[in-house]
Parts: sequence; structure tokens; C-alpha cells
Amino acid sequence: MTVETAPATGRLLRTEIPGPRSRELHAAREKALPRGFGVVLPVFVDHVDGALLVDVDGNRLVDLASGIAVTSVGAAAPEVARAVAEQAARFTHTCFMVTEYDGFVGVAEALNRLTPGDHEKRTALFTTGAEAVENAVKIARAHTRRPAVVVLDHAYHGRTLMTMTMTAKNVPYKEGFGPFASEVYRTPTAYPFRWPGGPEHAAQEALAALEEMILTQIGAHNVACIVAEPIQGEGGFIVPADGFLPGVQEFARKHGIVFVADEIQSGFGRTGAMFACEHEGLVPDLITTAKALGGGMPVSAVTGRAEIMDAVDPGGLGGTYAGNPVACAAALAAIELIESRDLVGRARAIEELALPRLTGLAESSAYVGEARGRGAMLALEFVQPGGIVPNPDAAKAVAAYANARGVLTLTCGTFGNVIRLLPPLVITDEQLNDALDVLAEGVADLG
Ligand code: PLZ
Repeated sequence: MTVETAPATGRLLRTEIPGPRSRELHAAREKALPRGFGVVLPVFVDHVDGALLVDVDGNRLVDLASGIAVTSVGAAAPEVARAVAEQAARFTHTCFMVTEYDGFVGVAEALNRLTPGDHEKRTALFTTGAEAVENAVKIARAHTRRPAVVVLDHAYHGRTLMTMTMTAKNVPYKEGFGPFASEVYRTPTAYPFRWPGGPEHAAQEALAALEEMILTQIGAHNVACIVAEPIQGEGGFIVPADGFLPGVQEFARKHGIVFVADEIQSGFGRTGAMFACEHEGLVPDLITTAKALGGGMPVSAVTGRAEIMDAVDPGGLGGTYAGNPVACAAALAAIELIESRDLVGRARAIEELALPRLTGLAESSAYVGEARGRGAMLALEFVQPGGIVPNPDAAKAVAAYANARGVLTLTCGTFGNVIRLLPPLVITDEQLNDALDVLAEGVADLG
């Protein structure tokens, strides 16, 4: 199959996807790796150019994944690459708990400046998103001297013991991995599309359920923190009903509970605001970030109120690689690009271009129950025609259709029935329109 789409800034299929070289490499992988690592598309990448992934067979794929919301500035931004090379030449590692370096402080200052609220803040750096969430829980417990952690249905917070426990979905994240951590309690999320009494009641009823659970089953004085994604990611790109999270924040404040926003997927411009919390005027006590923060290098953070962050005694926070200097250099370069190129504005422009087209698909296809999202964090939820019964087969078919044609597309959702769009914020309008054309064909192909 050869589909030449001029110019060189566009999608190009030279072979079938995956091509022969990718297949060869994938066969080697199967011998070397355990089965437990999944793969969305078994294509081996040679290099990346903006929103184009160039594979080892010379195909150019349009990226709607950004390595799961990481490469917002692109996966090969020259400014990031240069910062990484320069820092690696100076030194790759000291361990910040052993001797200090400026990049760690610089990233902490940037996060203190950029996150919502003008209160006094502190930032601690780590390596992965899960580690940031783990540490947010530790800090909230140290501050409150309380044990309980409250999370939401459809939540995703990571794969470590604590964060896996906090994650809602069983297969594949939890199956076989128990017993889980204790003191984690789950309550409904205000999921407008699936709220039993209708979307207009979601915020109020979900908030009432949370309050009732905390007051009657746990006791508010036993709750250290409530952790919520301001837009739920892995769980299905669920934009909570307006007013739900502000209500949760207010309840938390009233009871001395630390309100933690997990912005690991939604942060750094992705949703058309620097942080998704800003859409509802939230000022969380703690915010966890990772992914796009590092411009592709592994670094994560907990940022929050100074008095909460300082509850942990010296030595209580850390990690060998926490805030690695090369990752910090990449983060500073990525943050500079997000600000100087107004990639937050670009995310809004992506929404303006893409959301009407996705909404059109929801209107024209009985298989698309809803198009939703904010900025460049957009989704289609697939259903059985005539109702809202989840249709994971339809989502998988459309994703497979797009992937086979060189549009790298991810699914998500508790029911696996959501296609999500997470393009790099540097994607061009032409690339995005081309990818949306392919998605539309895939949806039409369902019948
Ligand atoms: N919190 C909101 O989205 C990571 C998961 C990929 P780590 N999401 C991608 C997978 O299947 O492992 C995520 C997130 C939110 C926490 C995390 C965890 O971040 O860097 O993967 O640990």
C-alpha cells in the first residue's frame, strides 16, 4: 500500500502499517520482553518531526497520542534536545539529596509560579507520575496525621501499590496484583454522559454521595486527602459536570482535608489553560504534574501550599533520581516553549478546529454517543446504537482503522469505548485535519 500525501510535512504510507522492518523488530521484542507490556501499534519509531512519527520503514504517522500526553512541545523539539545535550555534558547526575544543582530549583520556581493560586508554595520533584501521586498522599498524611484517601470512580493515578489501589479499573491495572493498600475509599464521579438521573443532576448528586460517604463511612476527621483528576484521563476523558469539583474543594477545606488535583495528564496547556483546574477556578492544596512537564524526559512534581509541603521533616522526601538534572534541563526548555510559543492558546485553537468536527460525528453516527473534552484533550465515546451501552468494539475498530492508515490513535475509558485525541500541541492544522478525515472515515466505516 502506498499513499503519497504531499507535502513532506504530511502523513506518508510507504508500506503497510506495521511495515516489514517493524515486524522484524517486534518479533525480536517478543523474545526479549515479558507479555505484560502491551503495545498500541507495533511500529518502531526512527525519529520524530513535530507531530509526525517517522518509522523504521519510512512511513510518516500523524501522532494523536503524544506518548500519552507527554510530548506537547513535540518529541524532538530542538530547544529541548539542546538543553538535554548541554546538561548531559555538564553532568548527568549528582542526586539532589547529595549535592545540589540549579535546574531542580528552577523547575520548582517555575511550578510555584505557574500553578493556580498566589499563596506561598513549595515544589518537590520526583521521576514518574505515580511517584508524584504517592508523595502527595504521604505529604497530606504527614500534614493532617490522618489515614484515609478518597478517590473517584474512573480514576487513574498509576501502577505502584498505592496508586494502583487508587486507580479504579481492574483489568489490566489491578487484576492479579492484590492485596491492595488500605484506607483508599472510592465515590462516584460526576460523569455527565452516564449520570443515571441525567447530566443536570450529576454535580449535585455526586457531591452529595461524596459527602455522605466521608461523613458516614469514614469520618471527615480521618480523611487526609481527596485526590481527583480535573479532567479524568485513562478513565475516559471525562469532563466532570460543572460545579462538582468546586464543591469537593469547598467540602475538603471545611473539614481540613487536603484537596489534591492530579494534573499529570491534563496539565501544562493540554486543555487550553495552563492547568485544567483553571477552567473551574480551582485552587487545589496540592497539584501533581509529570508527563508534559519534562518535554519527554522523566520528571514529576508535587506543588502545594508551603505549610502542607513543609509538614514532612528533612529526609522524608526524595529518591535517587528525583528531579534528575537532565530531566530538569528538558523541563525548563519545555516550559519556556509552552510559554513563548503560547501553546496554551494553540490548545484552544486545536479545540476550535477539532471539537466541531467530532461533534459532527456524534450527530451523524449512531455509534458515537458523545464528543467531548477541552483544548487538545478531546474524545469520542462509542455506544451501541440507540442508547448508551458502551461499545468498545466500535472504538477499537475505529482506532485500528486509523492506526492502519498512519494516524496513531489511542483508546481509553473504564469500558474501553472511548477514542482520545492527544496531539502534540505543535501539530499543524493540515496534519490535524488529515487525521480527523481518517477518523471520520473510520466512523463512517462502522455503518
Ligand atoms: N495520574 C492522571 O494519567 C499516567 C498511563 C499509562 P506515570 N497515565 C498514563 C499506563 O498505562 O501506564 C498517569 C495519569 C494520571 C498518574 C499517572 C501515572 O503517571 O508517569 O505513568 O507513573
